[in-house]
Amino acid sequence: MKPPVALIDKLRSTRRLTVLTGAGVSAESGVPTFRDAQTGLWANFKPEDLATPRAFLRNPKLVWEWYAWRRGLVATVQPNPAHLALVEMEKLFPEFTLITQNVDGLHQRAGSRNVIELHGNITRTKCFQENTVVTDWPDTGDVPPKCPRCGGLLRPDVVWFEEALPEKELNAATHASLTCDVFLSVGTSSLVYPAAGLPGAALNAGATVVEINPQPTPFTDRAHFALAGPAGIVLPELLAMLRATPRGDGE
Ligand code: BJW
Repeated sequence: MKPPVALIDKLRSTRRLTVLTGAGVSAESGVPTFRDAQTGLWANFKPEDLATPRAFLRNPKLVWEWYAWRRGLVATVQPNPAHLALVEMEKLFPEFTLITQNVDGLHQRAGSRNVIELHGNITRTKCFQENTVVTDWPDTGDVPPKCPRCGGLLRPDVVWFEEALPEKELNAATHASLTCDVFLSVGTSSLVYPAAGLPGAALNAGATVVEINPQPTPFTDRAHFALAGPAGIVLPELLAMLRATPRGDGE
């Protein structure tokens, strides 16, 4: 769906833009969304049943190997037009905050500079025991490998269900949501909290809230603008329309 003129008018006078992204933003790069059916080796597993501390303790090898497979996939894909449009949008607004639930690092690889990662990053590893990042470990053949300091199990540095989000990142995301003029929620199912609460928090604080998603979500009916389409099409269109008209008095 083409962005309506009323939204472009609003954005032309916007000083503070906050964007929340989810797995849908990376879908066009070839990264399966979290709620897509899995394929191949992983077809019999639901991500919800692998991304928990309990699943890891029950079968650490299985969970480590699932993340190793995903890490390998992410290393082979490229940022898509949605990531690239957000890089350009960062330059257009006096205050721009990009909050992502994605762990794939594609926003940073595209060139976005200030990215708040709410759910960690799949390329980092940490000790399950000590909860500290580990960058090197001896290759003993153990799967998962062991922490070189305490011998605990290593795990990806991502946030699993039932785990707390990183405090600094969550505070920054909440602040950016409560203080923005316009909030874009892009490519997220709006099912997983606390991230799913950010668009509503922005709306209650007076922001204009826009959702970009080919499918409806539990938030769609509350959004001021719901643009039903793939992020890789809608975001570049939004950018082109913004560039075609000079900014208003918001600068
Ligand atoms: C496109 C597209 C295209 C497709 N263009 N769009 C309040 C109420 C109810 C429950 C809770 C609550 N608060 C907390 C909970 C529990 C739980 C929760 O929310 N459960 C729900 C399932 C009900 N939350 C938690 O457990 C969180 N922790 C917590 O609250 O801790 C409290 C605590 C405090 C103090 C001490 C201890 C604990 C943690 C949540 C962590 C989520 N982690 C994951 C895994 C990360 C690692 C990994 O990647 O493996 O994060 S789960 C998964 O979901 C992943 C994602 O970031 C997250 C969100 O998914 P997302 O991005 O929305 O993707 P999808 O797949 O769901 O949707 C894709 C969308 O894209 C779809 O809508 C498509 O239509 C769309 N799309 N193509 C645009 N081209």
